[in-house]
Amino acid sequence: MRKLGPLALVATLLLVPVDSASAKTKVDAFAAKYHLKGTWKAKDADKDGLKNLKEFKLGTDPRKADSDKDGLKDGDEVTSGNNPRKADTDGDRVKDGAEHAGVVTAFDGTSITIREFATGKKLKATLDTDCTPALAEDETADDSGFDDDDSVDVTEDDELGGFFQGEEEEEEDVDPNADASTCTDDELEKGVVLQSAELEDDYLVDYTLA
Ligand SMILES: [Ca+2]
Ligand SMILES: [Ca+2]
Ligand SMILES: [Ca+2]
Repeated sequence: MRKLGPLALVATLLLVPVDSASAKTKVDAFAAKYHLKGTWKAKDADKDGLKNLKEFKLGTDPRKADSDKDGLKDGDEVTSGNNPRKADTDGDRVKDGAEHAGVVTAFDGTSITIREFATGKKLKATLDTDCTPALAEDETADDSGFDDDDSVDVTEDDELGGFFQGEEEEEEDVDPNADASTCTDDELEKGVVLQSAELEDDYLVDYTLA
């Protein structure tokens, strides 16, 4: 470690109280700017989920619940990992409030709980990992009366017979689980789908953001 000369050592020691004074001045200036008095540090003046001192540290407005006007309260921005001072944190041209309606508070691999920012209510859902692919289209084509070489040789009776034969086989091929599945192709690729979801209690969902 490089030795400090006498003057450098004195200067270093002097920096400590100077920095502390500077920080105190900034806090006082912050309090004065936003008219915060008394035990203001532990209070949440704008009810956005962040205490005033936290807003000072983050550089957000303690008098505005949504400092960057992106539709998300400052506290919800922190909870969801977004920047409360930037309207479009991930830079995808969609404001944070438009793509973060809530946050996952629990997920055990089967059930998932999401807290909605707008209402504070919790949405619980289970994942369906038993998606059943839809039946392949017209698997009975070979029984439709056409020969394997694609030549057409169909009498009226054959056509009717083939039609009914195909219809019967199609009924036999119906998977009893197919109708119960709500899986889409995209969901099938992922292998899971939200099977059911319900709110903790009855209320009307209102996504209007303040
Ligand atoms: Ca606040
Ligand atoms: Ca705020
Ligand atoms: Ca933001």
